Amino acid sequence: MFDRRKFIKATAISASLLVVDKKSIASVIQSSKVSAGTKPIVISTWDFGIPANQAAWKVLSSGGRALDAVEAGVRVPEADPNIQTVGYGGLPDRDGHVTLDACIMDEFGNCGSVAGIEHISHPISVARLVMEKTPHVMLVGDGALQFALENGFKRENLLTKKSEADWREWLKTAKYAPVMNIENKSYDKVAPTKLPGNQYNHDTIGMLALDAKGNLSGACTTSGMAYKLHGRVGDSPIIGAGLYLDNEIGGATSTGVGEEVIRNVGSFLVVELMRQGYTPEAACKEAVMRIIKKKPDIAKNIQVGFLALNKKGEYGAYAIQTGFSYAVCDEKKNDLLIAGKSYYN
Ligand code: SD4
Repeated sequence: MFDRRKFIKATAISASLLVVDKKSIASVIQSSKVSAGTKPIVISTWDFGIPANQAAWKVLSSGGRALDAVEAGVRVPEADPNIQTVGYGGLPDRDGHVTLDACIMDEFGNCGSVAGIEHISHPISVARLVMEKTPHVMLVGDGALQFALENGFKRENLLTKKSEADWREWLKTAKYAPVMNIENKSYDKVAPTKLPGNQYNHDTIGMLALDAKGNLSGACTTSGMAYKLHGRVGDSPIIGAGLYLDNEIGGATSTGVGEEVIRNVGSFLVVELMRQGYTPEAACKEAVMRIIKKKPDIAKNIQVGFLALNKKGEYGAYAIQTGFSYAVCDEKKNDLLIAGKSYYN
């Protein structure tokens, strides 16, 4: 296990979001911090991005393709039963089904996705197969499972004893009340009263990589919001919402309450803002601000974070609430950073 504190090397304190409202695009761009550009580089959401980036780096550092790097990277949390928000061991929906969402996108604009897939521990690899072996972009539910089984994936029980116990505890109240930033213990201070059944229950891995040839790819995978309605699909498998990239510009991915990301086509928006000249951080901040402006009452109590990487290898992040961690790995480092101080805290 890595020591989280050791990796928190920098805190990008951003100008108040109110500035975004009042000033011109040019001043927003100026006010945001810009990381040094480098390649190859891989970035990913939350603390589990550190071991995920390590796996991706093995591919990138030997001259491999960004697409192979992001797939290898996100397979790490997918396989880890202790991560209850991604892949095997993910918390189930309210009926006890572990249903997974994932998508992947390459430098040519190809993409593949699965939503609500059960019994398969590596949905990202199924998504890649959808992209490479079918004329489609997205397969859902039973159809996605059938496709995976027909292509040699093993059927597994993804519900671990721990996640089942948490779900049974949750059933006692059956109150859907997602709590954000599960890894950021300082957030406990402002989190709602602890609820039964592990309500610290959402954190998706989104990963973006730029390889030595200067090509971008991205991946996003999650078990979604714990105790969601059976059949609910979040932003993570939706191209443009949970993940988007344009190899000429950059890429973006999201984490948090997916409904708000879908409503704002969040990752597409971040990439289009970078096309207009926004830095990665300023683009993430503007996308967050759109959510806050539309629904301030909802936004106050939820987390949504965006992470972005541009074609030069510059990166940035921003989230509604303080406490969004992300991992950055290049030739010199594999650091955990915290996105800038937010509008609310
Ligand atoms: C969803 N965005 O299903 C995912 C959940 C999650 O960090 O991220 N969280 O809405």
